[in-house]
Parts: sequence; structure tokens; C-alpha cells
Amino acid sequence: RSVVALSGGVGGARFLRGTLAALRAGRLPGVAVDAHVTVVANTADDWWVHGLKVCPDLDTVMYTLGGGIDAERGWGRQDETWTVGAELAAYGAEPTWFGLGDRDLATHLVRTQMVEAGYPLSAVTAALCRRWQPDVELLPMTDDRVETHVLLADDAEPSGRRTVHFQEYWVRLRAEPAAQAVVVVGLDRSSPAPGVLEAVAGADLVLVPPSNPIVSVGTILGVPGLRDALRAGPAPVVGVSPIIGRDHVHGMARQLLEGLGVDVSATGVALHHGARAADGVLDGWLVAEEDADQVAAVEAAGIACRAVPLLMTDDAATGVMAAEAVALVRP
Ligand code: GDP
Ligand code: FO1
Ligand code: CA
Repeated sequence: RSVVALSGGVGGARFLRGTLAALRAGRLPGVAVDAHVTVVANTADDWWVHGLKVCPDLDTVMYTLGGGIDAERGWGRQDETWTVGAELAAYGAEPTWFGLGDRDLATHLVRTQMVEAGYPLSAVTAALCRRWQPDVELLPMTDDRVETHVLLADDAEPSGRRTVHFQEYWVRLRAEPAAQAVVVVGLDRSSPAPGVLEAVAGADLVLVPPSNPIVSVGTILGVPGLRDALRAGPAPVVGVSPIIGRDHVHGMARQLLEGLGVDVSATGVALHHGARAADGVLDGWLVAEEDADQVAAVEAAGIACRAVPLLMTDDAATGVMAAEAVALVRP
């Protein structure tokens, strides 16, 4: 018995931690307590900074499931110190707005050395996970370099616009300027990392956490071959809405959905991922209690739907949510 989950960073990792606890306690209907779980993580947030390859979503999942995460921030290491960052800033080394903690730096140093020695990111991730033992098989969506950039209006440019790396949009600009478009550089020429298509083809259940629909789930589904594998695969695909009411719970999903002209609602995101019956991937979709009036619209699109509490306040609440998701599609 095996489960595949797609994941971004903080939202995905929190969902996975609660889901995994529920799974191992036998609280997911029809899912064996010893099921093998493969997590396919977004790598389009990755970038090179201060000479290091940083993979925020892979690390967020690895630290969260491995017990090393800073729970309050949701990213980076617990008990972190910032000495190296302060020294870099003293040199004026840019970007000073991107914080790399001392403990976290060790991860990037090991990764960068291995990448530069020629190891694919999937092999590097497996090596890092030997320390953290996340109790899942953590796979990057691709071993190829893929980077999300955001197109912004800029009157100072002759073209009237400019692009910034996703990290600059999110961390330096706090996702405040309206996104005119999202360009995922390298995505259409990428291939799934080793093991990804095999995991999907052998899965009994596929979970889509409430991760960002554009820059997390959207980029993963955009890796050529992955969407088709999910559609052709034997496993039901069930997701959880990251939108409650007319906004995201945390992050920037609303800004990006607005920029791309997708209706900012649980239904809008479900239709964006699409029903399996209509060229999409979803068999089931959970919306928040507040959005109970949208259940009929989601079901009309051919996606099984229920309204339940959708706030991941702790692992127990998240586990109940996961059980509701699984019950919708009962593998
Ligand atoms: P990121 O890579 O760190 O941005 O994390 P993800 O892409 O995995 O998840 C971000 C999304 O998680 C945001 O769009 C949020 O709306 C969503 N999210 C965060 N917390 C919650 C929650 O408690 N409930 C739900 N339903 N969504 C959440
Ligand atoms: N998020 C911030 O808001 N500020 C930072 O300085 C920052 C540094 C950082 C370093 C390593 C890492 O793995 C994540 C980091 N994040 C930081 C989080 C990251 O930018 C985003 O949460 C994700 O990329 C969004 O998915
Ligand atoms: Ca992310």
C-alpha cells in the first residue's frame, strides 16, 4: 500500500506532519498503518545565493517531518543563530534581505558540495534525509534547474515591466506588488526526478495538500509527464483547499491567483487543478466549513466534495482533515 503527496513548503509540510501522524495511528480510512509515503516536493522556489544552492520547500518538508523545524517561522532550523548572516551583511554581501541561519547553512553547504560534485538533487536529498529520517521518501519534483520568476509592472524600466526571482517577490517585496504573470523558467524542458512517475503509477492514494496552487502544486503538475501520470494512474487524487472564503490562510496565493485571472475561492482553485473527468487531476476536494455553499459547484464539475474545518491548528486537527479527505475517495 502506498501514498503519494505533492508538497510545497510550510502549508504542505504542516499538512504532511498531521497526516502522517494520523496514518501511522491507523486513522486514515482504508490506508494501512505501514503504508509507504512518497512526497514529491516543489523545487521551483530554489535558488543560488551566496554561492549556495538553497531548496526551501525540500528543506521545510525535511525539517518539519524530521523534527528540526522552527515551528513558529515554519521554515529554517529551530534554535537558529544568525552569526554568518551578520558577517555577510557587514561585507555588504547581497542579498542582505535573505536570511540564512548558521544551522541551516550546514544543509546548504552539504547540498552545494554534492551538486557541484555532480550528484543529482534527488540523490543529494536522499543523503540529507539520512540524517533527518522524515519517515517519507522525499523526492524533488525534478533534478533539473527550474526557477519561478514573477513579472511586475515597473515604470522605471523602458519595457514598463521587470521580472524578479520568486524569493525576491516573496521575501523582499512581501508579495505586495501585483503579479502580472508567473514564469517558471525551465519547467517545460524539465523531467520528473527518478522515482516520481514510478511512485505515482504504483500509488493507492494521491494527496494534494493545501499548498500554493500556482507556485507549489502548479509547478509540480507542470513538470512534463506528471499530470498525465496522475490522470492515467490507478490512485484517486484528493486535495484540500488553501483558500478559505476569498483569501489564503497564509502566504500569497490570493495575489498570484488574481494576477492569473483565477477566481480566488475554493471552487476557483479546484477548477484550476481540474476534475479528472475534464482534463484535470482531482477526484476529491475539501473546502472549509465557511465555504459549504460551494460544495454543489465543485460536485457539478465532477469532483467529490465536502465542507469540513480546514485550519491546521495542530497535528490532531490536521489528521482529522486528512481522514475526511481520504474518506471522500476511499482508496
Ligand atoms: P510555501 O511553499 O511555504 O508557500 O507553502 P505551501 O505552498 O505548501 O502552502 C502555502 C499555502 O498553505 C498558502 O496558500 C495557505 O493558504 C495554505 N495554508 C497555510 N495554512 C493553512 C491552513 O491551516 N489551512 C488551509 N486550508 N490552508 C493553509
Ligand atoms: N522566508 C523569509 O520570509 N525570509 C527569509 O529570509 C527566508 C530565508 C530562507 C532561507 C532558507 C529557507 O529554506 C527558507 C527561507 N525562507 C525565508 C522561506 C522561503 O522564502 C519561503 O517560505 C518559501 O520559499 C515559500 O515557499
Ligand atoms: Ca514554496
